[in-house]
Amino acid sequence: MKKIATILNVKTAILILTLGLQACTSAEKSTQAESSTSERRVASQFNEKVVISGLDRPWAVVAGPDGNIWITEKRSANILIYNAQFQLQKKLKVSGVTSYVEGGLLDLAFHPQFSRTHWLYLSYTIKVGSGTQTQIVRFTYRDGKLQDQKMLIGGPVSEQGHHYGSRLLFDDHGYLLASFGERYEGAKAQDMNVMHGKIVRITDDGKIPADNPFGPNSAIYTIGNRNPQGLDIHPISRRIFESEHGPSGFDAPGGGDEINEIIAGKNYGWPMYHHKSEPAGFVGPLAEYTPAIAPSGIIFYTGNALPQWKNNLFVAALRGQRLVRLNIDTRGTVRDTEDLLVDKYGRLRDVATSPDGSLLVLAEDGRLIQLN
Ligand SMILES: [Ca+2]
Repeated sequence: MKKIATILNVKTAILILTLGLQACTSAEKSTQAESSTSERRVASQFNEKVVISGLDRPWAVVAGPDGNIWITEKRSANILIYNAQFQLQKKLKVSGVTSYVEGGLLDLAFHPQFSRTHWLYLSYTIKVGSGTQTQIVRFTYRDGKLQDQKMLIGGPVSEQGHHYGSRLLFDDHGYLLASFGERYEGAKAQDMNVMHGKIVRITDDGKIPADNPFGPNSAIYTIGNRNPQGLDIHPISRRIFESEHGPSGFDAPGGGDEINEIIAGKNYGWPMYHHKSEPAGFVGPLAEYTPAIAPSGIIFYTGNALPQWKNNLFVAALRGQRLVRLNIDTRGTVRDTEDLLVDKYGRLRDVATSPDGSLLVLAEDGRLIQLN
């Protein structure tokens, strides 16, 4: 049994689960993950298998509406398309991408009506003057090619090479949310004139939705988000959740990684407030991690292969080298939680529900792991 050092702080009392540790029936393939804090005891059983290896610094894994699995590689700027049997179908090179420190080819999202529009959205870093910028760019994917490139919105320009964000999510209005990190320039996360430390919301062709919270001339949706690298929507409540890196030590005491509910027009505090603080007018995290786990991609699992996990939130953690499961109810309260794959596959970058209903976990070292 592995002692987990992570202290999970949840606003409300954690439901204490007393699932007995059942014997593994399939010793070779089954994994029993255990969390052993005094507050909770949860152990799930599942099978795990490395289904792809040798990827070059993969950043995003997305189940496409075409039934394929799409993976971005940060440094090479390649998009790799695998079928549901994990056989490589196609490799697309995205031109003009600058790979610099934490920047490069980052997230990928499909238009909600992709089969009609063929629109594919990418976030990637380009060189601008002496600095770099994350841009959100729309392509038409047709005849196996990325065509009709259209830049929709640019993130912060900075000479710093860290904290680009950058996750993409379509909301229920058909608008695109994109997260931008603070680029190590924390004060700008509160500046409404720049994109540092913001989540923005635009239409599918880059315009500003009329009901955006800061008026019809601002793409900004939330502010004070330090380095948000995960975004997803709860399958039932339709509330939007986000993961965000807390302070690194030089800018405030370390730790304080956050899982937040994202609400239009709200201020998530950085750099004035962090860790669990939630003064009037600011939103504090619903889960907070000290020491840091460095949360990256998040997904609400919607498959059928692991019915006990349906609609749970999964968080891929980099520094924490684990997959965190959070059972968040429709009111946005964490009911129970579990650490999975602890120290088994190194830094975990992203997570997705596979077209076949299994759970896919992307490791930064180039492996894709299937859980079912
Ligand atoms: Ca915060």
